[in-house]
Parts: sequence; C-alpha cells; structure tokens
Amino acid sequence: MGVVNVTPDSFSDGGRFFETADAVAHARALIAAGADGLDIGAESTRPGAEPVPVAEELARVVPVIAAIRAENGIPISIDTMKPEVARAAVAAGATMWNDVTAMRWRDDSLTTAAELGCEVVLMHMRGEPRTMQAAPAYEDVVAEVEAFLIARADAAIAAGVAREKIWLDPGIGFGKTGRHSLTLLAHLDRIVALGFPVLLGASRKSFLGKIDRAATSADDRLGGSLAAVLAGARAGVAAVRVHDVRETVQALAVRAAIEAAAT
Ligand code: HH2
Repeated sequence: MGVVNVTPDSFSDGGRFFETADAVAHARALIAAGADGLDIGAESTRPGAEPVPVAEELARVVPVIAAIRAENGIPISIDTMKPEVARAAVAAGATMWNDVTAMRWRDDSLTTAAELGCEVVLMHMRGEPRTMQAAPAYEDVVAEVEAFLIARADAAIAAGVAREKIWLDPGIGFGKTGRHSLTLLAHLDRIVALGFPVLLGASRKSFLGKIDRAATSADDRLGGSLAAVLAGARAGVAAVRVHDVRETVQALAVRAAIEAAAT
C-alpha cells in the first residue's frame, strides 16, 4: 500500500504532494512502481501536527481520489479520522477507511463505517496525535495492543461492520517509544493470530533513526523501513503501508524467491 500524503506537514514528505496535480502524479508513480493499493490522507498524524478542518480536508483529498479512480481500479484507502471525509472519499471511489483512532474520534464513526460498507482499518494509538509521544508507558505493550484491537473489532461488529471487512494495525510509533515499536514488531505474529488481516506501517518512522543514528532525516530510513517490512512479511501481515513502493516490492520479491528456493 503506497502512501499519498496531500499535506503540507507530514513527517516524511510534507509539502511535496500538497497540490492536487502533484498528489495525483505521485499516486500514478506509486501504481507504476507496483503498489497493490493506495492510502490517501490529507491530515498529518505526526506528533504536534495541527488539526485540519473538515472542509479543507475534503478539498485536499476528494479530487485526488476521484482523479485516480477515473483512470485506475486500484484499491484506494482514505486515511482520516472524520466520518464526513470517509463518506465523501467512498463516494469518490475509496474502498477502505483507515482510521488511526480505530473509529473512536467521533460517536458516529462506527455506524458510518457500517453504513458505508467499506473495509475498515482499526489502528492502535495511545492518546491522540498531538500528545501521544509524551512518555508513553505500558505494563505489557503487546498484550495491551492485542486487548485494545480485540475490543475495537468487537465494537465495530456490534455497530454493524461485517467481520470480513475489518483490518487491524498495531500502530507503530503512535503513543509508543522506540522500544515499544520494536517489541511489537518482534511479536507481530500475535497480532496476526487474532484472525483479522493486519496492516503494518513502519515506513520511515523515527524509531528507525534511533537505531541508525547516522540516519538524520526521514527519507534516509529506507534500509530500516525494508527491514521492518521483512519482519512483517515473516509474521504474515496482509499489507504494508510504505512510502518507498519500488524498493519494498523488490525486497518482498527477493524474500519470496528465497522462500521458494528452500522447497
Ligand atoms: N502511519 C501514519 C499515518 N497513518 N495509518 C495506519 N493504519 N498505520 C500507520 O502506521 C500509519 C497510518 C504516519 O505516516 P505518514 O502518513 O507518512 O505521516 P503523517 O501522518 O505525518 O502524514
């Protein structure tokens, strides 16, 4: 799943695809690079990001989704917390609602998801984006993320979302120290074992730069991002959310070829 951030302030590529034409061109490039899906968002979730009003988020994201849908049948996910934005995105051709709040942002999020009938991604986050990195603490991060995701999946099903439409995401870097993110990556098989498709988003995140101190900027974390993708593939995640599609496709193809050569 290739990331399209129609934002001025995303942590790794803010401002590069803020204009509609630049975002559409980037989406096309990700498709050409081998993406099986796109995740299009217009509000940064980085720590300290400023909230985006609904009208502004709609104006940023809907034209991009509509333009891609007019020329390509690729699955499109809308990355938003807001039911109005999800609704408009689905009307424009999105087939999945990716919500970093696991549909907790608004009381009508889950019922809207059920009504839209789209796939939904329920992601774990401790706190909210503006404050989430202020001293996150867990007794047992894997068990707490598991319990949260099970509870959110149960709530979604109770609200009328079809079980087979639900995806789970451990939320790497969302209210987590670097160590928490690494522990989750080490135990991804337990999230996969919950029985829902799992989406993993570790691409270019700051915990990678804590391991390789020489990686001073987000786009200097490709090697680390690929290592996380391979950990996800080994654990059996269903999709990875990445900025660097071409390199990810190549890493996964080589991994699959090695696996095939073993049999
Ligand atoms: N990470 C980001 C945004 N949305 N959604 C899911 N399901 N999982 C993730 O790990 C995830 C996500 C952060 O990455 P990015 O979109 O590049 O940055 P920003 O939020 O600053 O736009």
